Amino acid sequence: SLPLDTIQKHFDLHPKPSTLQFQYGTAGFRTSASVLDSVLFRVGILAVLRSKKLDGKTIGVMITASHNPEPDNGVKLVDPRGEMLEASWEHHASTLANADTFGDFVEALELIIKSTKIELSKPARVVYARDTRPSGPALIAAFEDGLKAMGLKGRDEGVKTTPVLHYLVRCINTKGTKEEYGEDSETGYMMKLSSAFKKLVAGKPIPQPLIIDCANGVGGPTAELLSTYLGETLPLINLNTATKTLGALNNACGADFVKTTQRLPPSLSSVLKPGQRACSLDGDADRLIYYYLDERNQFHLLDGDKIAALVAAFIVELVKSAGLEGTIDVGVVQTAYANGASTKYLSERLPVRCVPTGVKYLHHAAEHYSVGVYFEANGHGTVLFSPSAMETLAGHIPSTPAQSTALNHLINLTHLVNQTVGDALSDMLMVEVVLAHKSYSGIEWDSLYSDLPNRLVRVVVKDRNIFKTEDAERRLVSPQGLQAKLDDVIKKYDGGRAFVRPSGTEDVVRVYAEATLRPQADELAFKVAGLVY
Ligand code: 16G
Ligand code: ZN
Repeated sequence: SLPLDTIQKHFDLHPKPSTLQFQYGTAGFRTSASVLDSVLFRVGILAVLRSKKLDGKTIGVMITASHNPEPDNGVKLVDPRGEMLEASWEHHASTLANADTFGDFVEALELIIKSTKIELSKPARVVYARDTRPSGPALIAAFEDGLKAMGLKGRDEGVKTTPVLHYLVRCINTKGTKEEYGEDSETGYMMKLSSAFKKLVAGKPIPQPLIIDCANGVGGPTAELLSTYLGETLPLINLNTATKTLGALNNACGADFVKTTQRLPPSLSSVLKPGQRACSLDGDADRLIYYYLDERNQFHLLDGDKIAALVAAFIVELVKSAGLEGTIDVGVVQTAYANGASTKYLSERLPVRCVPTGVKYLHHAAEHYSVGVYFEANGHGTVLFSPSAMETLAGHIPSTPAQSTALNHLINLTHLVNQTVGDALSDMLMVEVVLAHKSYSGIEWDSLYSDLPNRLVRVVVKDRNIFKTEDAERRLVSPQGLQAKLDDVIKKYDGGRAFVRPSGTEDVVRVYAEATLRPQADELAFKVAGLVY
């Protein structure tokens, strides 16, 4: 049975702010760090239960608020294969976080144990890490109290990127099996990625240095370390690496800043030369956005859609060259935020599916292909190789030297890509591989297709929960009649497309609009926002 006395002793040290309600959403729990103490304690207990439920498999816990401002923080659970927490447990997480009294809390615990048939005598294993936020250590302590309350000492990985933590979880749980994923340490991660990268670019000229805006977050030290493994195969210039400067994290830098403002981080303006490529990571290094300045110093964004286009087309070519066309099917998964021009470009080359926002939806949909490429426009994405694709690659006997080369490239790609979750640094290496193979600079990459002008607007509404969507968030079903009004407006714009959806991470509704011309895209966005308000 539950060690109720020990739990209560620790529970009382982490009182819940009485007026607050928490929700485990697309990004786990995420809000101002100052109110998260009780949540972290309870997540500690939940992680132990999740592990017991899965027969002692290792569960991951990541403490981060990603691209959000420095005073925020958050926490997410990672399931044994390195993927997001199973959706049905999100509800359990919220219930535990919202229990007001110790009595309510125990009742909620017992209900979870009963309904999911947990045997408390099973072992539990938990590995955890945090980003560089100043609130991290105190929240870790609260989380560790949750583990202690259940009699567990977890494995503390200190400060790591989100994708490294996901990688570790997968490595630990596949150790000694035929699905072994790598050595379960950051060193193992570095060796796996850098050795695959070196094989993939062998014989290619050394590229111009790549500038990385590390968002003043955990990506900084991680990119520094990666740099030592890559040596001269990829010269990196790491900027915005001030992880100790208060207030610097994600401030006027990072992938989210660049994507949402469609501007160069001011800190790069004196460094970046025309034609030189650069990229930005977000605060936990799971998003990646590239860009460059042209000869007229104009800024050009190479976002998640452009990455998907570059990478998916490359993989399709390799599959053909390896003689595996028809055996290995490659598909792409996007969300409604994907630029219409990217969807058109990709659809002309391979199957494309649209799913609701949130990594769990993208990841699941990508699993339906032998090779599933998924990217959100915001720069979060990865490539999944199905178990049968892995077998096919391992067993395929090439009939020409060209086939053999392509096959080896595909196999090395499976090692280069972090298949557990979007990983800015692994994705960056993948982009660099394709650029090297194609002899592309940012300019040629950019010219694969031209983005339609687009605009994103946040609308503060009384109750965002009345907004309900269908068709992968592209249409509203509620409030009743609103979609018909939107349709009337949208059809007046050349190349017009717009949709409205409630945010999963903030108390707002988001409006996205695109059109053939910039002023029309802006106007459409504001007209739609006016109808929503
Ligand atoms: C989270 C999601 C991201 C999504 C964003 C949408 C993960 C790891 N991240 O950051 O995929 O694009 O939320 O936020 O799931 P929104 O619902 O507020 O627009
Ligand atoms: Zn992130």
